[in-house]
Amino acid sequence: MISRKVMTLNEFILQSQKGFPFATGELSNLLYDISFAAKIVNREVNKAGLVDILGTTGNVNVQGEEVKKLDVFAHEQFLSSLRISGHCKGVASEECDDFIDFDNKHAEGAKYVVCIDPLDGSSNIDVNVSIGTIFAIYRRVSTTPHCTLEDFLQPGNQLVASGYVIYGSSTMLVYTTGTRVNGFTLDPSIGEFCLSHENIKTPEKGKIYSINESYQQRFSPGVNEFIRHCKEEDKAEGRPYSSRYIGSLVADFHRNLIKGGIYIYPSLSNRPKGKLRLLYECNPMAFLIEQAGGRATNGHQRILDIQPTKLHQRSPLYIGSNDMVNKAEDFIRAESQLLAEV
Ligand code: P6P
Repeated sequence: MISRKVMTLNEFILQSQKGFPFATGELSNLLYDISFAAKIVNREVNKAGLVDILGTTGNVNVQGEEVKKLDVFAHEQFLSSLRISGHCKGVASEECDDFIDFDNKHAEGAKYVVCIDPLDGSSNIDVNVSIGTIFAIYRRVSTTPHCTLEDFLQPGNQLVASGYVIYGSSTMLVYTTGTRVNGFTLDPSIGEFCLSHENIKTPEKGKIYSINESYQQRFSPGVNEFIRHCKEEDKAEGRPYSSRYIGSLVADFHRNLIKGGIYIYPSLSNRPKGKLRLLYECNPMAFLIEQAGGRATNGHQRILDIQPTKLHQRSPLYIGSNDMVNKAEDFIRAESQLLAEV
């Protein structure tokens, strides 16, 4: 009798669905469709150095960032998989100015919409540093034949599911549907995502801080006070903490999720809303970290409670271990109080 300990993503999704007798399986199928596209993107990411897919298309996306060929490839793969899935009515992608409505026969009656960053961290593509896909799934709120902007401008507290794929030393899919966070590692020999990290909980206290300190002159005093705090000698608290910043949100987030820590992309003097996009970076990561026992705020407000007003709006992001996010907020609050007294 062969005892197979490995559980594939599809088996896990089906088993999880058993716990919800009224589940229709549509969300399960949508997650499968996303994982399928991820495998195709993974194949291209892994051979990027071999095939002439590196370099740029010479185009610039809505963010004003140079679009690399793999960005375009990833966007097209996820769009293609979602378009024919039959469970997704439309997509808001980092690579498109406006949302995309699927008006094909497959999408009639589809219940969900997806916000996606097809390939985050793309500036690292050419230098073989981990990059990732980030996705967020909402139920439609519109009942019209086509999806509307309101379907996408929902606060993160309405998320049905969110997750990311990290294309790194191994390729992993990590997602939550609102109860737990589970991680699946791709086994290339069988082409399956296999359960490798069940019910991920992020440590309450962390010893890693991730922030691009080259912007120090543009940080608010509260942020610089927090960074100073992280660097101080305090054996009892295990300080100084370790500074780790890869420049790829998915990679920094994944390490901090597992080991504990905080990732900060704050408001800058020249970018008051920071750099990260609310719909397809901050919200999905915030949903995940809260389900894993951590916190995510913009320095003043819970990320998931922010009411979006634009598809590509940005938000400052403080995300990670409870203890560290609370401490960072304390320094920001102290700064606000000081400024109020001036
Ligand atoms: P900076 C990648 O472009 C990204 O959106 C995140 O993945 C990453 O954490 C951040 O920007 C890096 O930005 O300004 O530090 O280069």
